[in-house]
Amino acid sequence: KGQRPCLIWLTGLSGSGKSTIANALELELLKADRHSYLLDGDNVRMGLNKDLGFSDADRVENIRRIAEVSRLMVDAGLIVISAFISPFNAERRLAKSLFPEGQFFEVHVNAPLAVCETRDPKGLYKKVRAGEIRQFTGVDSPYEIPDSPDLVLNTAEHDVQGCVDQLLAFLIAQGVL
Ligand code: GGZ
Repeated sequence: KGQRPCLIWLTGLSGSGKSTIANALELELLKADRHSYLLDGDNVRMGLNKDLGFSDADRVENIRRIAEVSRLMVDAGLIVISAFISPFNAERRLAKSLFPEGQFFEVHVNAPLAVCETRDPKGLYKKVRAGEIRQFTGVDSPYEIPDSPDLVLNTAEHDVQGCVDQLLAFLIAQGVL
């Protein structure tokens, strides 16, 4: 009996906690002997998508490629975690449409913009407010609230472990773990 491959799609603002939760989840999957892979800005925007910036059109293409690559990896038998802002409902829907029911899970990593801005782990919001970065999601580029997420993690109300526990409980209920 093998593992059940699937795609766990994390969407949310910069600073909402996507990477932190994705990394913690990856560790839990490893402990559970699951073969998984984490796709994020660090390994995708530096390589496959290094030709893309942050215009609406480039974000659309960014997410399209990530969805297709994720599908290939799920086809190969992996549990894939994708952690990108993915600001538009249409592209998240497109990603979902590549998978049969029960193989794609949209997780909204949710925190108010003010909280994300206070965390500012990379100092990007500070640069945005100083006018050094434009088209920044949540400030002068849109983030569409997911209209039908499979799970919402409120990272302003729960700590990392609390959010990861909710995600693990969800995956157990879905039969992935
Ligand atoms: C949003 C930006 C921008 C702009 C650079 N807008 O918090 P981070 O730093 O580590 O994650 C953000 C990352 C967003 O890339 P994604 O591929 O996830 O975006 S999208 O799904 O919208 O295509 C942020 C950094 O890149 N970053 N400029 N203008 N985030």
